[in-house]
Formats: sequence, C-alpha cells, structure tokens
Amino acid sequence: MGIFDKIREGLQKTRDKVARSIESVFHRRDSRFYQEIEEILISADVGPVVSKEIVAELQAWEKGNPGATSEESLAHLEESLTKIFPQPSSWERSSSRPGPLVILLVGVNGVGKTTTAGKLASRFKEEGKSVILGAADTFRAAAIEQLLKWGERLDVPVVHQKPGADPASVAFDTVRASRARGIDVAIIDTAGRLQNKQNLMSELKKIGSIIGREAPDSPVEVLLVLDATIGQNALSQLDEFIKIAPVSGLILTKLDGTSRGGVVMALARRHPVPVRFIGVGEKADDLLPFDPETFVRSILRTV
Ligand SMILES: Nc1nc2c(ncn2[C@@H]2O[C@H](COP(=O)(O)OP(=O)(O)O)[C@@H](O)[C@H]2O)c(=O)[nH]1
Ligand SMILES: [Mg+2]
Repeated sequence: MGIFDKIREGLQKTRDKVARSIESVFHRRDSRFYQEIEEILISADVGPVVSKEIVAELQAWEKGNPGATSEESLAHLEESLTKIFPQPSSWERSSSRPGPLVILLVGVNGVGKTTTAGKLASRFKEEGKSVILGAADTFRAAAIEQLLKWGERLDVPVVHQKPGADPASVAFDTVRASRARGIDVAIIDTAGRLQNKQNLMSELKKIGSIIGREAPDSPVEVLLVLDATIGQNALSQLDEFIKIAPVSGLILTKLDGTSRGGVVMALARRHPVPVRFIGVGEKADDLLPFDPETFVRSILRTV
C-alpha cells in the first residue's frame, strides 16, 4: 500500500463523515449551502471559529468569482483549509558537526507517547539511521517495560533505569550513549503528569538543559503527542504544554479511531506549530508523515 492510500485509510472515519456530506451539499446547493458547510466542519471538530472563518472566506471568494464551477469552489475550500497549516521547516541538520537528532516526546498519559517512540524508532531504522530509545518515563514500571518491548522487537537499544529514577538522569545517559556510539537519532519518552504542572515543568526543563549541555550541536525536537479522539480537549493540552515546554512540533495519534479528525486544523490555527506525524493504528508502521495537502484532501474528498 502506498503512503497516500495509507493516509486515506487511516482517515476513513473522518472522511466518511465529511466528504460525502460536502459532496451532497455542493450537489444540492440550496439556500443553506454555507451554513451546512459550516455545520459539517464543526461536526468534524474543526472548531466553530475556524469553521466560520473558512466558510466566510468561501463566500467572499464565490462573490468575486461568480462564474466558478462547483469543482472550483471545492478546490478553493480545500486550499483555504490547507493554508491553515504553517509551512514546516525541515528538521534536517544545518550543521555537519557531530551530534544526534534528539527527539523528546511529551504529552499527558495515555495519548500514545511510548507507542509513538517505538513507531518513530522503526521509521528512522527503515531510513537506514541508527536509533536509541530513552525510557525517561520512570514514573511507572509498565512504561519502561513497554519501551523495552519495542526495543526488543525493533532491535534498538533502550537506555533505562529503575522505576522512580530521575528522568533527567535517563535523558543524560541516553544522549551520552548516542554520542559515544555515534548514533543518529535519540528518542526520549517522558511521563506526562499534567496534574502536577510545577513538577512536570521543572522535570522537562531539567531534561532540556541536560540535552543542551550534553549535545550542544544537536538539533532538538520537542514533539507534543496529542490524542485526536479527545476532540477539543486536545486544544487545552496544547495550550498547557506550550506554556511549560518549548514545543517544536505535534504528533496527532489515534486518527484511525475518530470521525473528528478536523481537530488537527483547530490545533494548527490555535498555535503555529507544525504537525510532524499522525498515528493511524497501534503497529510500528502506523505513524505517517503529515502533509497538509494530503490530509485535507483525504478528509474532504470521497475519491
Ligand atoms: N488506534 C490507535 N491506538 C493508538 C495509537 N497510538 C497509540 N495507541 C494506543 O493508545 C494506548 C496508549 O498508548 P501509550 O503509548 O501507552 O501512551 P502514553 O501513556 O502516552 O505513553 C495504547 O493502547 C496504544 O496502543 C494510534 O495511532 N491509533
Ligand atoms: Mg508511556
């Protein structure tokens, strides 16, 4: 299966809700046309503010283009939804100095951080890169076990300590090991106890400064993992994490399990942080690179 088909398949639930309704609204084109489009977008969790904006823009565009066909209007709608997303910069290293790409995964419990760490490791491995995993969620023994299992399955080393150990110390060991062994990518899993915000903030800060000190030449990505099935609650998690960590990108998980995948657009409009990957299942190859155009097309069009 090609990557495009895989993205389409992963977004099927959202497409089933959105694309067919959009098609029939364009086909009917009655007096409720704009209102109906707005309702469809809201029902997919694009969010009331963004949905209103997008529809107002469509209306203005159609006024300026009275001879436009339905297809042209739909293409315009597609384009304005795509434009919501910021242009992501590449995370290729700009310097040739040695230093691994360090990825720190943050987010609340249960969103899919550990699974995403495994999936990312698998992805980089497939690209021919060497990877090391760091089990810095030391809060629960099960989290360490879970990451060790991924490491075993993928044949990737996992740096870990005992449950309850200092997460920053695990991060330190992970970065040290990656440098010592000349490894390309270090992926660090963390705990996400948002209810103890002060602790979490100082924990992430400490991990961040250790990475900065131990790998000063390394590109560092702080990726916030968000569960797409929790709808608009993901927005408040984004708001919170932006305050406590230098979030550089988003990963939206569990898009396979929701018909409200439009939340990705609501998130993109809320803060200009690029979405890097989407999760569409529990397996190693169920993490897909995010591309705004393909994403919007996959939920807006039946074919
Ligand atoms: N369907 C689906 N399940 C996922 C996805 N990502 C993670 N999960 C599941 O979500 C649950 C929590 O994941 P976990 O990685 O332990 O979350 P963490 O607490 O943030 O580390 C597990 O059962 C995962 O298999 C995804 O993209 N799709
Ligand atoms: Mg975990």
